[in-house]
Amino acid sequence: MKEILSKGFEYHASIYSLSSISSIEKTLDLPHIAFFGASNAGKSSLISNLCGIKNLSFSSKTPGKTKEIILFTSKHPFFHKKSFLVDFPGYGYAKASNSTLKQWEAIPEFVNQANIKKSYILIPAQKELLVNDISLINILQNKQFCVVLTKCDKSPTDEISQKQELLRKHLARYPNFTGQVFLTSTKAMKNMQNTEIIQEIFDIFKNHINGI
Ligand SMILES: Nc1nc2c(ncn2[C@@H]2O[C@H](COP(=O)(O)OP(=O)(O)OP(=O)(O)O)[C@@H](O)[C@H]2O)c(=O)[nH]1
Ligand SMILES: [Mg+2]
Repeated sequence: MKEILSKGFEYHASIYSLSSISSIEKTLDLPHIAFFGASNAGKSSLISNLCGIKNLSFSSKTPGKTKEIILFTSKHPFFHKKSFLVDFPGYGYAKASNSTLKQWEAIPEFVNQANIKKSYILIPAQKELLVNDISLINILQNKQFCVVLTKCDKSPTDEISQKQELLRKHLARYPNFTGQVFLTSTKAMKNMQNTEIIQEIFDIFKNHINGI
């Protein structure tokens, strides 16, 4: 399973405005898995980590690195029906330029049109749930989402467990919240749940291939 997902993805397309969604119109019905979160939350790093490809999606310590909606597609023969992983620009980046705002216009429309099977909302273990996270949850409407605590290598285990519990309680009011709060790190794999996410993604895409 891991071997198929690992190194099995490549760059597909970038969406930089509302009008550019039409360039991927034909594939919008295929399954997508989305990664959302504040700027610097670790979305691009996690996607690269899950796929086992360094810099598949470029990361940076400077917030605002991902400026477009970037789609990665499966290239392993096992995935003969295409599927997509989607890296979104981070929200809350104060120095957003006019062009960044344009990409933001495209997000609700992309979410509305694409067949998003599951969304992972990334929150650094050291940070709190943001108003922007809630806005995003509202944009998702009834689409399933869960939470990923990132950078868990930087916080003590008991603090992380507390945060995990709090988030579960706080988000329980949303019927489309799966109840999952994954603990991840791209720097240390010990006791982390990165492989559980890999398994989930694999299962979602496999179900599509099997017509489930
Ligand atoms: N210690 C630690 N640092 C991490 C981890 N994941 C990401 N980082 C660092 O966090 C910074 C931001 O990571 P990105 O992956 O670029 O974050 P992003 O959410 O894609 O950011 P935007 O593209 O600005 O929205 C980089 O310096 C990463 O090296 C992690 O698990 N542990
Ligand atoms: Mg990024």
